Amino acid sequence: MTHTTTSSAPVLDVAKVRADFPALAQEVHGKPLVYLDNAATSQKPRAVIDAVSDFYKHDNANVHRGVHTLSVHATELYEGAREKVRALINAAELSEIIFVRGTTEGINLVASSFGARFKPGDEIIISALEHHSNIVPWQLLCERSGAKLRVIPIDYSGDIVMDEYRQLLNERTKLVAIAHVSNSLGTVNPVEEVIQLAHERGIPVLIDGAQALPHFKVDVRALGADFYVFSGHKMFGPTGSGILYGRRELLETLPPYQGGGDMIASVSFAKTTFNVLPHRLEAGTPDIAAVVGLGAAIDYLNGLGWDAVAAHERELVSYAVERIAGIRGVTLIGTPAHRAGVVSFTIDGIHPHDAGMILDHEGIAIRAGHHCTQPVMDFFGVPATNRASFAFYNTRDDVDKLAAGIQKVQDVFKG
Ligand code: C6P
Repeated sequence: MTHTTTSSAPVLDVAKVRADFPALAQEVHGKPLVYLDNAATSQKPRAVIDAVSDFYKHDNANVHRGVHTLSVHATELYEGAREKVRALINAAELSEIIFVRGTTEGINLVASSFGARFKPGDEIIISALEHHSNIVPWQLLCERSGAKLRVIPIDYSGDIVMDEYRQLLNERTKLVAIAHVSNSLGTVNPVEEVIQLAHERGIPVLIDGAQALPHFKVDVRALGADFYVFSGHKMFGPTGSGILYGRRELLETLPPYQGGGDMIASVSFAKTTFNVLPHRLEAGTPDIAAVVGLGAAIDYLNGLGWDAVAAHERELVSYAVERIAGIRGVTLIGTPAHRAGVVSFTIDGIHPHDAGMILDHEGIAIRAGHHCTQPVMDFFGVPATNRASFAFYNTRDDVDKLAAGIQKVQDVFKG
């Protein structure tokens, strides 16, 4: 669904693309919906909705458990989606793709299983930009193990301070866990360099890719990531689908996360032996329909063309930054060197919750709050921000409506 202009980059036919998303066609409070809360969750194309619905209509059965036809179909669809994920992120093997509910569960899995070896005095490095999902599981692990959490600071642009990171790395560091893209500021972290510096000391790195995959393609082997975690629902797939990628040599060393069906080879009261990867880390009936829907989302994104998606969003987000920053009384929170998908801002004298409600009455959906990144809010000295977050189906017109909406918010408060 792309066409090529005289310039080399493929161009997205956004009007055509928008027609694939039924939810975008609705009105909210009598106004056409302007959906700018994509970092919270993205809308779903018809291809995904149909894949989930067709699964329940025709193929619904449990996976890996039956010889009957429906179970074989369900297993093929589920495992087919695993191959789509593997190819998407260029993992070496299917056994490296673990289906989880989302980024949160993926990080908790690593904290629980990989973290089982952590001892008092060990250190885990995260950054001051992290979502609570990449803070709290490590804090819980530190409480259990006696390990210590070390935090890479950020500067007022919203970039991590690399010199401080270099200082934090030492022989006690057992893991670095960092976001690829910040969900509250949009900062794209220099993860290649972060990984390289850790690897020079033999330290594994987990990347929280929740806000990366919706915007650009990721190659886990080119990055050198040891663990890479992301959520299907933020990349146009269903809720309940998430991925933990891990290098096989590392995953092989992980004790089981949860016990139950499908993760075992044999069970007796004397001894249980475990299944091979990836099944050893996937206990119980998974969210099969969600995974099938994620497979459809990947096909859809591949069909659009990742270069076209990234080029459209780059242009759109820089337009949004320019437009929003140009409004008197509005302050951007974070001006990172590289940004993807997100623009956070405050409006003088107006709490983001009030702004969010007024914007909602204009049909404009943004997120107002701390975005599950309270330490980021503390750093900037604000209780909350207004966050507009973009997907490839957003347009300059959406940005213009947001800018007009912000002016309306200011007018309401002027009285
Ligand atoms: N951020 C947001 O509005 P889950 O909920 O497991 O799919 O993803 C958690 C998560 C982890 N890391 C990052 C960087 C994230 O942005 C999120 C989810 C949403 O910003 C909901 S709080």
